[in-house]
Amino acid sequence: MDARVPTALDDFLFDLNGYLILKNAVDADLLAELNDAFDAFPDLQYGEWWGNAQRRDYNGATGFELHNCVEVGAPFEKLLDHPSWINYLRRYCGEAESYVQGLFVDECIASIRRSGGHHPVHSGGFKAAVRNQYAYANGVFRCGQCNVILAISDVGPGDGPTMVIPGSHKSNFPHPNAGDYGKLDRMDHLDGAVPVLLEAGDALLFVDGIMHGGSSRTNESGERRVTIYRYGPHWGSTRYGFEYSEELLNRLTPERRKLLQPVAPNRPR
Ligand SMILES: O=C(O)CCC(=O)C(=O)O
Repeated sequence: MDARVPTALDDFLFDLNGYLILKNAVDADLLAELNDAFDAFPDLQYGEWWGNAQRRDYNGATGFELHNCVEVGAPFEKLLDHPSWINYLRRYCGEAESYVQGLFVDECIASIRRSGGHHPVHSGGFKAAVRNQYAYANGVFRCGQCNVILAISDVGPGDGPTMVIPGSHKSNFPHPNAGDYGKLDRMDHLDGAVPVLLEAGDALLFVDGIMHGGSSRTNESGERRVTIYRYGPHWGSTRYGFEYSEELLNRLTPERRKLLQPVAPNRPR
């Protein structure tokens, strides 16, 4: 597969809205491998480790979230530098044309959400942390964290699609009805929020500084399966102290290894 390169229209829409939908990002073979891998997850309790991956749901409503999922199998490794999106991340949050050019994957999660689950609304341009800010200046993007949510199952109405408030990565005001400032933590009926419907294999790429969250899964049966990979500048660090294992780093291609360990540790012999 030829690596996709952001077009002028992609840049325009990413700047305007704060997100892009990459249709058919992953082919049927890799999707099948990922689904098989999800089927094989053990029944982990919150906090339980599986090798160097840990179930660490973001909160009580988000469902099963396996952090460091790149540790648990080859299909997850293939997502790191996937040709459908890697050039977008290099351009938008890879400190392009600077002395610290390069990316770091600071979190990667396999997420399963069942009926009733949701991810509360968060983020937005107002008082945004530098870590997840949107920025473009002097002809280059200087975003902090950008995320790729890949649909492993179809995510249609009622399946708990991710919701975004287009343009909110640049907002100068808090949303009066949302999150810390307002009453609603579910995104379902939040003014300005739109659901991002995806077919299995499609990916949502967004700057973390946009207001976003996961709408309520209202369908009674089945589950929403997605992966969430967070990219940022190569000097970044993980939020929860996860580390990538030597076993993993040693089996990766140099390109993939660099995404998990952009700068090798410098220690005395
Ligand atoms: O689960 C979702 O749809 C949204 C996830 C999310 O908000 C996040 O990972 O920051």
